[in-house]
Amino acid sequence: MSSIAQTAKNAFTTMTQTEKVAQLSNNFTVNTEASGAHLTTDHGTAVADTDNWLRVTDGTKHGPSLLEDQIAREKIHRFDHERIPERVVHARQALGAAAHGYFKVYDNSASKYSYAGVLTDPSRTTPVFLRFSTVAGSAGSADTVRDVRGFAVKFYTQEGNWDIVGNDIPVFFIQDAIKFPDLIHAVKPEPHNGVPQAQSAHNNFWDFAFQQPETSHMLMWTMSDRGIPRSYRMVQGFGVNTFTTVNAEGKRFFVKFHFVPELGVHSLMWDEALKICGQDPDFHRKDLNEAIDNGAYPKWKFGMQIIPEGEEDKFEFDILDATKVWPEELVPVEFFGELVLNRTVDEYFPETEQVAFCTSHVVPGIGFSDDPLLQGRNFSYFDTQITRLGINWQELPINRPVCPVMNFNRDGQGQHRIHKGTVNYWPNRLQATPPKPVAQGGYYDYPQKVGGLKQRARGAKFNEYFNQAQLFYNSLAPIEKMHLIKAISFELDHCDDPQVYISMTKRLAEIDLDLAQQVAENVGGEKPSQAARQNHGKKSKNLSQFDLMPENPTIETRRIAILVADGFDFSFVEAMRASILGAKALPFLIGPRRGSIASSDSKLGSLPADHHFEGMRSTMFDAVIIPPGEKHVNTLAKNGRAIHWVREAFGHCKTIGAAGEGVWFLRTAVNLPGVDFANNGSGDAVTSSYGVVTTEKYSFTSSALEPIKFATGNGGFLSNFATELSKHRCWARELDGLTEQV
Ligand code: HDE
Repeated sequence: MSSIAQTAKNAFTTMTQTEKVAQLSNNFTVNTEASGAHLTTDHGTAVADTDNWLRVTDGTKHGPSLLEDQIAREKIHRFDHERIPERVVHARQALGAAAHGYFKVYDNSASKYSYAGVLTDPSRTTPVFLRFSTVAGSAGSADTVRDVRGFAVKFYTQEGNWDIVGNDIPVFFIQDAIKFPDLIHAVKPEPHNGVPQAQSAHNNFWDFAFQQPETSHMLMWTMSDRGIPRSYRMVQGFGVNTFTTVNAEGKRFFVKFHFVPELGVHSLMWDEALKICGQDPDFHRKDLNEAIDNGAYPKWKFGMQIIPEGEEDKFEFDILDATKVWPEELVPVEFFGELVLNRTVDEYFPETEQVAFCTSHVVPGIGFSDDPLLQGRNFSYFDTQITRLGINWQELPINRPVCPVMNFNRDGQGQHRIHKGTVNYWPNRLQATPPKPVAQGGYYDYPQKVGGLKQRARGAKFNEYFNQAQLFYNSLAPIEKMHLIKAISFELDHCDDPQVYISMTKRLAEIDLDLAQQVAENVGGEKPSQAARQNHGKKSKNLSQFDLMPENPTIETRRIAILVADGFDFSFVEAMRASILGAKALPFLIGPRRGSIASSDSKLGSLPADHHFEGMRSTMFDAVIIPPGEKHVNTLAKNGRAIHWVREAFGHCKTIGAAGEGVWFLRTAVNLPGVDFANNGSGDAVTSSYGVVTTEKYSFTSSALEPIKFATGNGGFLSNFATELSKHRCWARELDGLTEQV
């Protein structure tokens, strides 16, 4: 990290040091590196030797080891029980992918809908902990698999912990919690052979998806690019279920929670995601760490969709059905605040692994709805934490609220607290620990009127499964539709039971005929000649990722590779690096070897390459630049790996830039198809073609740092390059079939 970034980070972290972070560091943090610390047993006795088991030996020959060695026994016992059961779903997490941060509302405008302090008091900075996860894979699976991402937020509010246990996709596969074990069994490795790991591409998942048609809408989402995010920092977060809020006048509202990332919503390409699974299975974890460590704190806008009680029946869908979105044309998102992550965890296990979320954790002013998925979840999460962490899981440091906890729940395995006093029940003669009346802040249960027959049935509107699957598909841009078709084709190709892929291609005809036909042709299904249901043709906003581009173009946190071999142009590379850092992106030098690479000018010297071509592949970067330098490009041109590097980046639609002899390398050695390059004699004019930005001559501005202006045409080389990169990828390459040629 640069020293500027470090200073900024320290200042910012101190400013936003939250109560929760202070609580963790004061009461629970043990610094194993503190001076004067020495090794002890768990009961505190100093240990003199932790290398040799107590045994019978004359110093030359070994006799038996003694069970008497209490120090060795304790060490082994502790080790034997280090692992806890992994989460039955969402086992794979990042930071890994969890981080501390804070939540703040802009003003008190949400008080129209809720009296919760966390949503209405702008003077508060509420500490949060956010855990990202994948759903299907085990704890050791890769980050970039096709899957839903968990987005679980714990708000340590002054009135208790509030958990939004959300996902990066706004709908769910099933409507009723009773189907969850079936869904998860179907997606997890098949029972007879234990494969595949972290994949939905197998018979059982797609068989279940067909048998349970309510999965249709969410399938469209997971098969779209949403299933393979570029970064956890670039996903939306959704509470998914319908919750309720109550305002100070006692009026109730149905709400859905939304988090929209400042950086836009971006994805990997499937070929790239597959490769990263092997090249760097911890890609997303590292990405989150890297950004936070560099002071680029991920930020989300927080909003709610709100339907006042009394208006819930006016929609063609049931607002309690978690397989449906509330289209934003009908119910706009109102934004109230922001969530920022600014601190990575100190230790993975006690924080990321032991954090435990519960949908049933709400605070006064927030409540539940009768959403049948939510009702089941409210039971399941508490229950699963007991298996995973023991009954006293809420006392673990990461789970403990920042406000006082006082009650008569007692004992149980792993009790941490010693309660003083003679009574452990209520009511008691001492009036100790009485309940708090609602008027003074006690939890308010909204007096909801209920009636109906007790039966195993769902509401009538729950029986419609395809309208919103069509709505989502119709709303995608052509390139997104293309990716979705390829993704379903990949998945069904991995199903070897014809019954599975044939029935599923028929099912797709309920959504869109063209979609069904293309997939059927790819996977050997029966190509339907007519739609099983007419596509209504409607679209909605903010379903396509293109609707969610950042308000202002940015290249912040993007990883930019600069390929160098001996003889590169020193001044050019230094100017690029300074400007890239100035735009808060991250430059990396990639060379034929790690270490010193000589520039073309012996007076200016050499620069250290951060990685070598084999060690760090193009998949790890968002863009690549080829600097000028005759000897350097001649060396690159003879290196198959360097050529593959750039062709692969081109195939993944990444921004590519080159200047001087670097342009020759792209045109002749890499031989990029379909691209126009800067011509000989065009001077410092910049050519931008299919996301490839080239200039014959790079003109240095007065200072080495060229400010990036995000302008095409006359903005200069770097500004054109940055503008292309801010669009994330150049999809025209794929639409025009160029990516198939490399
Ligand atoms: Fe979960 N889910 N879930 N889920 N879920 C779990 O709880 C469950 C559902 C979600 O980072 C488990 O602590 C049921 C929807 C996230 O620790 C378990 C149903 C959504 C996480 C559980 C659902 C989610 C979990 C496993 C159907 C999106 C990771 C470990 C009614 C809104 C939380 C654990 C973390 C984890 C049950 C459906 C999100 C077993 C019964 C819908 C982000 O309790």
